[in-house]
Amino acid sequence: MNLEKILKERCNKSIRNCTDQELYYALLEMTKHMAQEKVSSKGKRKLYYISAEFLIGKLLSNNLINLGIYDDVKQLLEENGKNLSEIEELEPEPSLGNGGLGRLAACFLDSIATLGLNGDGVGLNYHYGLFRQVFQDHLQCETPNPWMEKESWLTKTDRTYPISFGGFTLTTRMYDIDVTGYGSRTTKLHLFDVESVDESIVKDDSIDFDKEDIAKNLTLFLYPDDSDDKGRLLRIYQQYFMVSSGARLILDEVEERGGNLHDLSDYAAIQINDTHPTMVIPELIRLLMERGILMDEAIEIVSKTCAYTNHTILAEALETWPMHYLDQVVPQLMPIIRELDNRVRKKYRDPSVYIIDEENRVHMAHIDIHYGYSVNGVAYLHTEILKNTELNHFYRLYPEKFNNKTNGITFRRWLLHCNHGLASLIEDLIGAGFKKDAMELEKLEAFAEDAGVLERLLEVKKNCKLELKDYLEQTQGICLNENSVFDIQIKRLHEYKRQQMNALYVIQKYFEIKEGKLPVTPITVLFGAKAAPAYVIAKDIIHLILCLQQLIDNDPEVSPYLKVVMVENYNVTLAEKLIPAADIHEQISLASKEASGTSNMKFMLNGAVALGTMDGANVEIADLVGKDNIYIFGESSDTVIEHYAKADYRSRDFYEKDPDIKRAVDFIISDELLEIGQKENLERLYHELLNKDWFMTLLDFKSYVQEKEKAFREYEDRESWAKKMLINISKAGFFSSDRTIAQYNDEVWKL
Ligand code: 26V
Repeated sequence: MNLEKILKERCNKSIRNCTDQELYYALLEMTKHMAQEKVSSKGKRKLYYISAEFLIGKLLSNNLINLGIYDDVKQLLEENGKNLSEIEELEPEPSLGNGGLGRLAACFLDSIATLGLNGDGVGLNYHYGLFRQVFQDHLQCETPNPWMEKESWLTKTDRTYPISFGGFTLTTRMYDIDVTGYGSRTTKLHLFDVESVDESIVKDDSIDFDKEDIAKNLTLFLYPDDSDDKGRLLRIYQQYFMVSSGARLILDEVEERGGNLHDLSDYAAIQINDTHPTMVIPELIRLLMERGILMDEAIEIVSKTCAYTNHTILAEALETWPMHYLDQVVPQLMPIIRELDNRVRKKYRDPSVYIIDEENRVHMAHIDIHYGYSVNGVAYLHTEILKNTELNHFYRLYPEKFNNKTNGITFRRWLLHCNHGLASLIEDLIGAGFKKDAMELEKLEAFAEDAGVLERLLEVKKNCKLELKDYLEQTQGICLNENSVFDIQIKRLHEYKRQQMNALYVIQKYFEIKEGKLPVTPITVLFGAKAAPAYVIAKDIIHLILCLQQLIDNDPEVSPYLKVVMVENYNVTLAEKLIPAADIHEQISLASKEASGTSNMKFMLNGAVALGTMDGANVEIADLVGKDNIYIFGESSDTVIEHYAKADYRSRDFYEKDPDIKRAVDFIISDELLEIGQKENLERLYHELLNKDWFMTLLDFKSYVQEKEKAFREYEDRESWAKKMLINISKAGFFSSDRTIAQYNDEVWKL
């Protein structure tokens, strides 16, 4: 494909005379064609990765890199006075995910394609995605994020099916996005959409719409507000629409490939990404029975086909749906779900493993575990906690089903695409082999004592900081000091992730600076986070951080030494700019609560050093880099689990005993902050910390401050810091999603 030719046909112009917008659409067309040419499917068993979220990010650059034409295109554009980065800015970012879970699914598709595995993604085509975050009066507001332009990465297909709900039927249509793999084939992300969707029911620039008009609203937003019944019902409509569409696709493809439905598991492996797609199990059983297979056999077939990944141990996130919801939305599934529960009850005496509990709620994860052939956690510690605590009763029944698959990230996006400077330094030092085999990064260790190399590494970091400074200045009017330490925490806003602990540190630092105790190098604390629209305390934490940001910015005594920034509308694109620029990254969840984390891996790969608890994949990172190259603090997961079991944690004790903690917490409702922020929000947060603090912020605060101070002290020895950076990069190979996917394939999918 030839860009000039496409432009000639599209607008009869040369590259030089085109607008960036015209060039973007021409590049889109060219890339789509090239990706389609590479499509191939081989192998009998095919993977279907079903997920309510695929946080794919922008695709242009990533696809150009994977197709091996990035440098050529960039050069061609430059020769004609055009800049690829500026063209990239025009691409809208779809927000088809919340955070880690959705981004993981996107990384997995990249690796599936790169490894040449026979596997596709299956999900929903949300027109407005999650939401676009806007700050107004130091509060988060939500607006829609439209991303589907008249031309986009989506390709409309002819595949449509009728999908029936209690009382009505809707038509689903499949749209495809080609997912390119690095240097090899492409695979497909199938996104289903409801034909009758109507964007005009969204009330002006808000995320409000008629939640009951399912025919019009089903694919408008990703998981709309589920704080009320209507929202929760809509979520079930979405889930069933997704899995019924997916199940029909799978059965049709098996038959199109000459297969027999009795042998379904020879043709298909279905990975259920968290419990959102769980209804695929009863739906497949139902469809097989509709096609003449008896129930016993249908259950057996489906059980050999489906595998489940658990991504959280937070009780409030483990889906249980009241029976009367399911009765209303998917009455056709209820006899099957009841029968699946009956079979469990006949076999096991323990009510904690039943599918339907005594309050008539359906436990979605229980369906997956009983009627899937594999259950996996997403990091070593997480899987151990599932086996020994959360899912122990199931582990005793089915020890052979449980396995761990530590998460990973695609190095194409999270190094080659987002950090050209670092990628080319690495290539200079150890050759290009690491692009295909991430473990080759270990060769970097040979340079750990090489002052010249360490110097170059620091220079790369400095450039990334300058690039971030430029970007935030231009896009958000934020001015950073590139000579400060960049300390970054980016992830969904949730109490267990403890952004509030980081904010309390900022308050403590503010006091110290006021008292004349100045940091040697100024500190910039950057946050990026969206809060669920109905998650009140999470929004209060955002409010606190934004108030601190203004307070400090306007205080000439403090602002030369400390800056707090909460970037607006944190998304994949921003992550790609923030991560390369980080010196320190915060992974400070309450031990046992973060299943894995994946930004920890991205930061490590980009030469940042972690400050974190022994939680999720941090444990494996610490193991690999050694204690000199990571900052670990806080109580262990065992201790935390014990506190929960005994219910003996009282945050007020810590507040009353420690004057520093008291001073920091009290400051949340100080006159200074109340003058900037809202009394209601700040007081609510203050009381929450003092009286509840479910995620034990105050328990770990002291050791957090101590370890953070140590990190800042050690940052001053630039050469030894650069060595820490280098060791982190050299050990990141294990966290390539190519490794994760190879393990899924070897041990679960066996494609
Ligand atoms: C969902 C919800 C929904 C209801 C309100 C509370 C709540 C809290 C947490 C969640 C998380 C759902 C699952 C999830 O996104 N897990 C993330 O998966 C990542 C990929 O495996 C992993 O790296 C993160 O540690 C994990 O939190």
